[in-house]
Amino acid sequence: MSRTLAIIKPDAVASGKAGKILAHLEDAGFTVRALRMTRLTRAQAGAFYAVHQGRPFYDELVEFMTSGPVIPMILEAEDAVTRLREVIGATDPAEAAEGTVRRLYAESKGRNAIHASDSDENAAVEMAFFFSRHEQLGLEG
Ligand code: FUP
Repeated sequence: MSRTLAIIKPDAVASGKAGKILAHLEDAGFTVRALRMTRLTRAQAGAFYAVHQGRPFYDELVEFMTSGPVIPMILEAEDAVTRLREVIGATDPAEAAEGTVRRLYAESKGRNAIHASDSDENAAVEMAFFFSRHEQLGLEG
């Protein structure tokens, strides 16, 4: 078993799709090991997406991610990172496979309903971004 970080983004929370997305993830075989609702500051959103700093969509991305509450969660499954990337689909919902979270619930490439870590290394960093060591340790057993 391994873990990854997902974030239900402001568009999906605002449109009342958070519950459906959570059910979709559980139905796909993920166990929710930690979850909260929070609202990111500009500094937090900027830091989370620091890898995209300088890209043309960066300011819009930070603006969007701070526009309303988000729901970060730690999900567990076999090959969690790879499996979750499959389940959420391509960045642009128009290119996402049928039945994926983004195909079903995302509005656009920018407002695309859900984030998922793209490697085990980034999953560790991103889980620590939202959940304390205490919260992560509390998940054992
Ligand atoms: P993903 O890993 O699928 O979330 O996509 P990326 O890490 O490439 O991009 C992170 C976020 O930046 C996307 F979820 C949405 C935003 N983005 C755009 O708005 N336009 C782009 O061309 C690429 C990414």
